[in-house]
Amino acid sequence: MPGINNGTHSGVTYKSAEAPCNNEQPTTPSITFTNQTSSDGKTVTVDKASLPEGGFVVLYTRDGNFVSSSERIGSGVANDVKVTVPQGIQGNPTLVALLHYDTNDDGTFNSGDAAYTNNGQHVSDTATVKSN
Ligand SMILES: [Ca+2]
Repeated sequence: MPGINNGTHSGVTYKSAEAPCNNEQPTTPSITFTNQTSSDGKTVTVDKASLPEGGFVVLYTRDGNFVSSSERIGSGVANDVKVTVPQGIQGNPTLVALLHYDTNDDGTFNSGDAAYTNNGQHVSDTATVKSN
């Protein structure tokens, strides 16, 4: 019977996190991060991240201390990027979201992964996250 076990349609899965959300290919990195309330006290949502070469959304405190990073994002525009804060969000912090490259292309955020810049400035946005 045609179509059975031909391997054409079965087992073909694509890692959605690696694929751009649409065909829009940004040439300029940008990020939109707005004030919000975390529904579970652990998840921070970044409204929009445009990563011409893919990479990560990384959260920092205003003092520049690392908080958490997103999963690897493919090149393109990603909407509603979720960043999990494993230790939980304490109080109502103001967080800075920064775009980073996956410089060493290992799929995880590490210290060598450079921050995106645009006109010499880090590509970042700041928002207050309430944790209820
Ligand atoms: Ca890396």
